[in-house]
Amino acid sequence: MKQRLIDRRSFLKYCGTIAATLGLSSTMVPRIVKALTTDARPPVIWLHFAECTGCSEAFLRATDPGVADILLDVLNVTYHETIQVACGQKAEYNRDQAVADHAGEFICIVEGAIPTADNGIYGMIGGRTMLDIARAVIPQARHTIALGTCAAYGGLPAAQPNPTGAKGVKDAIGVDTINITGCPPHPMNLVACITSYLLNGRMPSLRPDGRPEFCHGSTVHAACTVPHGCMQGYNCKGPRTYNNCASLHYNQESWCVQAEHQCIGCSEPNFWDLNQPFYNPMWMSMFATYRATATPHEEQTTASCTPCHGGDIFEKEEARQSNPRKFQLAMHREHEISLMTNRSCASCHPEAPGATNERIDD
Ligand code: FSX
Ligand code: F3S
Repeated sequence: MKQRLIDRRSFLKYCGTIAATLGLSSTMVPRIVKALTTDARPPVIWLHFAECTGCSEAFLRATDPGVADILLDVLNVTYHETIQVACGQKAEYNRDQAVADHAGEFICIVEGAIPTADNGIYGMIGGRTMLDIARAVIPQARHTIALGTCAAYGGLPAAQPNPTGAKGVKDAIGVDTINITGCPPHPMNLVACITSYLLNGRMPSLRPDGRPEFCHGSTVHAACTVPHGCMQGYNCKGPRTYNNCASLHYNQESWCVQAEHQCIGCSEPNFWDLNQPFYNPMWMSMFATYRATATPHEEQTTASCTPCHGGDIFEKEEARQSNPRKFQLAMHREHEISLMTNRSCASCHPEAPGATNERIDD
């Protein structure tokens, strides 16, 4: 640990977080410390396919401890295209060598979906298709972890109309995977998964969709305690999204709904297609939240712009229009929840819960 510049206190705290993530008692921390410092940690070969690299970014920007500590002290990563020094043919050689040296032993972590249309020619690395590389490397692994929704289920690259035929690893090459999902996934779930493997000699128990129970066993909604009020009226997908972000938080700081953005269900299969629309227009959200008393905003005239925008510029503009109703509807469409917070409700609805200025910080 000294050589890697992690102090003992930080490392113990980190091991405590791993124990909590796995639902283990803190009495397990000494065993976790032992598991993570043993020389017998399995080598990890980390592949990148069709993706945005957000999964690695989330991992590389993890705090407490930082990435170097995680990579060098916890995971024993022998090949990772984003952070390794080697490039070009040398990188290709290193990958093949690592596979040959550790065949049957290594854990393969895969980021990104695999394009399969037209024999995979829409995803190439070093002159080879991703499909070809996946077929050559992944079956040699002891276990394969599909990290991120793209690797697990296709994710964004597989969104309709999916011209590249992108698929998750299992669907693309028929190998069973442990799916740690999210777009991006939480890095602690990966570390905890491998720690569980080191502790028990087997991977954690999985749901039928290949996701570990410890991090994908219950809904976001079940653990959500946001202080600004439930966002179901804003089309929050928390009640049908299975992830532990509400209790784990990214970088120990925050998560989507705490940041006043409704959950879009990024850890779920086909979420890009099935969970649309991600946003409700403002009037729909208001109507859903204050169903008993609210008037749909589309029934308002531009006179209702004045409390927020002051003056009468919209009314004047409306008066000049040949089709005033069309103009009103265009103005209402501007009021999408993606652009506004509850603060803007307070101007017209000071009595509405969650619409007061005091509850929304700058
Ligand atoms: Fe997908 Fe990951 Fe989303 Fe991005 O590698 S899960 S698009 S955060 O980067 O694959
Ligand atoms: Fe409500 Fe979404 Fe939380 S539905 S309880 S804001 S996860």
